[in-house]
Amino acid sequence: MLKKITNLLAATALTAVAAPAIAEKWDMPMAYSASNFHSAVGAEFAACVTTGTGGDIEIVTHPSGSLFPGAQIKRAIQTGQVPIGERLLSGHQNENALFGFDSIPFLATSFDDSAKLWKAAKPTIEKVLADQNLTLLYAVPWPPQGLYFKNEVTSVADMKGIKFRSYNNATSRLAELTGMLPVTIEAAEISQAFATGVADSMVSSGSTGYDRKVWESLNYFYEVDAWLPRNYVMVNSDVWGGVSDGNKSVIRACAGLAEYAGNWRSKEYTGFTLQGLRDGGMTVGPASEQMVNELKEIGVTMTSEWLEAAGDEGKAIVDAFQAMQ
Ligand code: PCA
Repeated sequence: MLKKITNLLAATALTAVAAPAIAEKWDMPMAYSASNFHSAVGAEFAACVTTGTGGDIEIVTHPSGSLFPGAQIKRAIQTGQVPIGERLLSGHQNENALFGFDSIPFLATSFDDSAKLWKAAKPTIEKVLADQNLTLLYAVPWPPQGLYFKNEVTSVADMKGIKFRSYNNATSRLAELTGMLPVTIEAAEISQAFATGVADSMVSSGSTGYDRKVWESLNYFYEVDAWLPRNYVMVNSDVWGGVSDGNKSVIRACAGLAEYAGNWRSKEYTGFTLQGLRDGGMTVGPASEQMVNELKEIGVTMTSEWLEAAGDEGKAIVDAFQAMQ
């Protein structure tokens, strides 16, 4: 009898090893247009995971905010409505000021500095996310942020009263400090907002202006290089906990590749999209010296406001970044 049971157990164990793992499908909401480089990198990451896990985990991306609009993606992952997704975390600065570390005007204005700032901030951001049931997989910067307007602007005084599209607290605050009127609008909605006059300006990368063909409504892009905000790909920590060690390694490796590729694509997309804005008929060039100086003063105010809001952990990020200079 005992022998029979042992045989049975051995047979069951063998079946368990031989049986294929149950394949899982992970829907991955993304907020930006399918043609955008973040979305392209996300699709490559998804393919890498699907292939690398031998189909155990199939990731399917949903760009353009088609599954969840940007503002809802983080909550959807946290609560397990979707296992994974991508989000501009600075959009949640109102929830925790630390999420705004990448949107401090004139702190890190180049790709190199943005990489250093990310290195300084990553452990803290990972901890904040972990407390929210989120596991960070990779982060990719947007190209440097510049200012879009309908009419020519050469100083902060010229901005007074202009309706301004914002995408996080920092951009709304920038509008307030320059006398503009902020209205928060998702990137997926901006073409319509500009066409209907809901907004006549924004701060963003050449990339978003290009993706949304803003030359149909706006005429000027000033290269201010104010900061480089990031998109973050996160997975629900309960879901992550259920992934086998082998598949975790595959996913981490794919995430590393995606981060590397994303950085390069972001750099390449910078020049390409600025040329695209020109080809669309926009005037693209550096801001006037006066405007830059005035914006830098505003940057000083916003830096001290952020440091106050983000407390010791925020200060530690900025100190660690400055120590790398
Ligand atoms: N594009 C995004 C965020 C930063 C950027 O360059 C947007 O405008 O929504």
